[in-house]
Amino acid sequence: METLVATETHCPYCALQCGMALSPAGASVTVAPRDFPANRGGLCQKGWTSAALLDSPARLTTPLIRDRHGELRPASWDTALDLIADKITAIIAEHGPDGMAVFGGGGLTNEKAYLLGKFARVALGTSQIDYNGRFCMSSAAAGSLRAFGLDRGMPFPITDLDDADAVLLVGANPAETMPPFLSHLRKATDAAGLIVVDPRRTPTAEQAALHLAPAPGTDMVLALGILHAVVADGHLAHDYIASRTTGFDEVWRIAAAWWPERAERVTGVSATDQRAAARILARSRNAYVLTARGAEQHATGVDTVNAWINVALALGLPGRAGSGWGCLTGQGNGQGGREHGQKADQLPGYRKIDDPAARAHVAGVWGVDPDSLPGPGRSAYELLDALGTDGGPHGLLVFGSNVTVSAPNSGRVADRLSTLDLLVVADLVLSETGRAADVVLPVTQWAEEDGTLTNLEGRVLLRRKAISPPDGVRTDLEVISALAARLGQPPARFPIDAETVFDELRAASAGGAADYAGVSYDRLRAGEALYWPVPSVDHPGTPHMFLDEFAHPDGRARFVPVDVRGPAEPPDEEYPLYATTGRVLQHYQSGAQTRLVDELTAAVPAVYVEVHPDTAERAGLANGDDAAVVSRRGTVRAAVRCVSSMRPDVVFLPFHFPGDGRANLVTNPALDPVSRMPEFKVCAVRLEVAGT
Ligand SMILES: Nc1nc2c(c(=O)[nH]1)N[C@H]1C(S)=C(S)[C@@H](COP(=O)(O)OP(=O)(O)OC[C@H]3O[C@@H](n4cnc5c(=O)[nH]c(N)nc54)[C@H](O)[C@@H]3O)O[C@H]1N2
Ligand SMILES: Nc1nc2c(c(=O)[nH]1)N[C@H]1C(S)=C(S)[C@@H](COP(=O)(O)OP(=O)(O)OC[C@H]3O[C@@H](n4cnc5c(=O)[nH]c(N)nc54)[C@H](O)[C@@H]3O)O[C@H]1N2
Ligand code: SF4
Ligand SMILES: [Mo]
Repeated sequence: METLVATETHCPYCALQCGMALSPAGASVTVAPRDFPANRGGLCQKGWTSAALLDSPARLTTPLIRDRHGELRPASWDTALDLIADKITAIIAEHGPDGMAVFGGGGLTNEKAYLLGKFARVALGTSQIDYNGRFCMSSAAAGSLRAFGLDRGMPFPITDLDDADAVLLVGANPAETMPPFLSHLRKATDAAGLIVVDPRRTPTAEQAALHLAPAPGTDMVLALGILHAVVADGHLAHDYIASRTTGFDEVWRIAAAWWPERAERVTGVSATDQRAAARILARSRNAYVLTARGAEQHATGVDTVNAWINVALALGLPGRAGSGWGCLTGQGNGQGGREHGQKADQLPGYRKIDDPAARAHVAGVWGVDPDSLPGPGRSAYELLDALGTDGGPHGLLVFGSNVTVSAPNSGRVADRLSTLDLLVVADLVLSETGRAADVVLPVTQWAEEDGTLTNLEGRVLLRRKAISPPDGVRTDLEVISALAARLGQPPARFPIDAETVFDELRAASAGGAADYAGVSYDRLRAGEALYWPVPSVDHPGTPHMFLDEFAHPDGRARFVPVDVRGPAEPPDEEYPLYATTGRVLQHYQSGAQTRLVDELTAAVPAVYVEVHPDTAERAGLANGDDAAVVSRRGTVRAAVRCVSSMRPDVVFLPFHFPGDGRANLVTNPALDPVSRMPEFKVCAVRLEVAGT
């Protein structure tokens, strides 16, 4: 039912999940910011314009099926769903359950992520499910698990940062990726305590007292240099290390060899600045180390995260009130999306799929035999890479990701998608991946449905329905449920009501690391601030973790010894430059949504490459020229944007654009051995004048 009063909800985009109030306005809504701790009445340009897609003509309102001539044509829901179910049945008959694969997204609500994981394991019986969070949070999650025994992006409320005197931001550009977040860093900024580690002089770095600009992929060396300075300059937190950690000696054996002058030669960051960073953090009462994708999206991402956590531990920050370590989660439900079973190796509640007790618990909730649950499947890139190959999946269902644009080595990924017997994409708009699909299913969006998300601080939020969806679209839950029914599942096993699904998720997560048993829609409706774990309905939740002990059995945090490894593909004579990739303020991810919003495309219409003017000149290019950025895997065509603060050895490409402007045509799918994170943030390229 439509309401006349404003609906209090949250933004459809990033993990900050800014509070919004939506008032109905025709077929759309009017967006107003609301006072919520994460954003305090602020919104970024994407949030302000987010309603534009609700009544956009670009919106999908009917299923599409590819016809004999290769065109996508409107079809009825029954025709589309019957076709999908028939093809799935045929693929499984020929190749077995692992012949079908599922790819999910960290933007999906907890309910969707949960039901999708259950659908894959129970209705399809496949092990082949993973999601785009593998490209996002996986290195931070694995590093955090190793160090603390548990992964909650920020193990403290975001408002704790308000009292920080010093914050070390590593590979994060929140001035563009979460603008209202900067309000939490005001005290640190005013106290000359903001330190930013980024190869580029970003709008975030502009605000910092100290900007360290290492060559991409050399963070680990920088962290070792700073750790060395912490020890050598007498900043080590001896008592904390003795009482709350293990493993320092082994880490020091490695860091002892990385005195700042030596680290300077590898990273390009002066020894003086490394020592200054150590000093600023050590002198501050309340200090934090926060990492984001710049540090994490590497084939060495997990070790790099641990290298930065080691710095935080040496200073005695994690698990101390008013100080800490955290990572900035990315997607709207980047945190919850990794807890409820759409990851290849996980079951709901952050349980491991190869743990017999976890399997028994979840199978019990699902009413199936534990032995019927598949084991772990392939990680995201490995899954995409295996599509259509012998032993790989031949059918793929995509919910909430646009892999044609956002997966690394995207030329290869597009090629693999084209070999499938069945590609189904559920989306609100016709994404680039949707354009390659056999069947496209139109789904509702944020303001048209209820659901929960878990924001970057581990707080569970209720997104509420503010308006009715247009005719012809269904919710993801309805789509999953209808497919499950056609595959012979009892209807009650795949409910379509978000609250009902959530109640089942609570039971499935009960007793797990990410325990939601005590979170209810009623408590969320009443405005309770619930941070997981919330093991029972009378439990207040856990805003602060680790204050008494860490989650390892002995209660101590681990210094994890990490040895230096450079980028998988260092620059050489043929490909002399580092290419790195990332985000701009106006566009979101693959751009499938934001490229359809006029105000945002007017501001940033097309891909560009940031280059130092001298580097451009050496390649025969000037500002505005059409450049070819060439790697061993492909070529991106982009307009040159000369930026005098760029390192001369680095070029930067935003990844939000399609076609031959896809940054991922050049990126390297080298994977981290632990997290299976691809190396989005560094590969070797050369710059040329674009051919016509
Ligand atoms: N506008 C906008 N906001 C977003 C998103 C979006 O697409 N657009 N996406 C959301 C999501 S899912 C995510 S994951 C977050 C990501 O948020 P961020 O991590 O802040 O974003 P990125 O631009 O990917 O990377 C941050 C910085 O890492 C730097 N970097 C590159 N290589 C290295 C390196 O080797 N070391 C270090 N230290 N830094 C390096 C880049 O120059 C870049 O400025 O943003 C969220 N918010
Ligand atoms: N080169 C490079 N590549 C990167 C990165 C990088 O820094 N550099 N970052 C990586 C990171 S951190 C991330 S998170 C990924 C993100 O990249 P993608 O996974 O491609 O993310 P989106 O563009 O948000 O794609 C979401 C798609 O799902 C649709 N959608 C939105 N909400 C829903 C919903 O509720 N249900 C359904 N069914 N569909 C929905 C959107 O319209 C869109 O088409 O990109 C990764 N790729
Ligand atoms: S910062 Fe993130 S959550 Fe807030 S308005 Fe912008 S995109 Fe939305
Ligand atoms: Mo992300």
